[in-house]
Amino acid sequence: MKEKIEALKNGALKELNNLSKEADVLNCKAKYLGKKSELNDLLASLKNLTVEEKKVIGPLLNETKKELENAFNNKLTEINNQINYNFDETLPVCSKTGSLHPVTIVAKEVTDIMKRMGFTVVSGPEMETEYYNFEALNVPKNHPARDMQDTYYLDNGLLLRTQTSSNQVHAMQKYGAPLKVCSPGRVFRNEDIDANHENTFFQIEGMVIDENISVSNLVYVMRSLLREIFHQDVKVRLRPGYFPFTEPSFELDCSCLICGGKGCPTCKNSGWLELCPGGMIHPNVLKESNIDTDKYTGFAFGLGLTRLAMMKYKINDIRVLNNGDVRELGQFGIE
Ligand code: FA5
Repeated sequence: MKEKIEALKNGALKELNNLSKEADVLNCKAKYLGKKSELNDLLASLKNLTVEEKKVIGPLLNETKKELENAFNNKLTEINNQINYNFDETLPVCSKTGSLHPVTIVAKEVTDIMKRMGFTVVSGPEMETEYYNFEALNVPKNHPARDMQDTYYLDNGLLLRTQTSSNQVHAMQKYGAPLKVCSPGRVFRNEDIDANHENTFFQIEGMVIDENISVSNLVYVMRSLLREIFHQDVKVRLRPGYFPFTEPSFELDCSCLICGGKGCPTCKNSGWLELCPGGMIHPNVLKESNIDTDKYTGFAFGLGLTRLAMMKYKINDIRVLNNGDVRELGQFGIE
């Protein structure tokens, strides 16, 4: 048995030595280490050996397997390195220009529309304090609403913001009232990923604080915004929602443009996609920034830009937007 294993190993190494193409090495690897290889048969037949034989042959087979795996992997690395470095310097430079990411295009479009509507663009940090992401938004520690957005907490005591609403109190404290701002940005949630949920996605926050601001102002702005974005009247529905920082709160759903509202995997067969919740800013949030709640009221909303890009470009799976595959993403941008 020992001799057989030795011969098998030497045969494999000799054959490998003569190979220079990746595909050949992979075939050879499958021949000597694959499921149907002689080595695998020998490993499977260990159970038929005596205890004494097993003590010797078992380790020998494992060592041989490891040795061969290393040899094959080293060879593959060697070949790959050659592929990387042996490029033809005389080839013309690739003439295809880059393109903007669909979410970047949509974010710019929405921001431009909001600027035309009189909103000022503000920004805030992606690494945020608990205070701005939660506490200032009327979500104290241990409040059950913290579970609505699974949070990535960092070792430095900060967190990755879960929502662009974290910029609300930053803006109120900096500029006071009256106020009309929007804030696009990336947010992070420790979520299970599926066709319409990512753990890293983009939102844009809109916020207006002034005298006599009411729900009708909120609905008007959200509807006008969507009409301009889609260049058509898109079917939307408004239903009651819950956010600790708005009262009353609403959920604005958009009829799924992938299936025309019939139901598909993207909208989980509901025909609708949650797109833009909002509501009247809770007095506690205004008070946190010393805004006079007898004089001022306000509304805020958080539009999901990544989902908006899906709807606008009929992308049926959100994961396409984060996979970095330029062949897919390039088709939406400006070439
Ligand atoms: C919020 O994030 C609130 N901050 C929105 C808000 C702002 C309410 C101001 C009231 C006032 P929500 O968790 O529902 O709410 O997210 C808002 C939008 O972001 C969703 O409608 C959806 O379009 C998008 N979104 C949420 N989670 C994901 C996800 N995992 N992947 C992709 N998009 C998401």
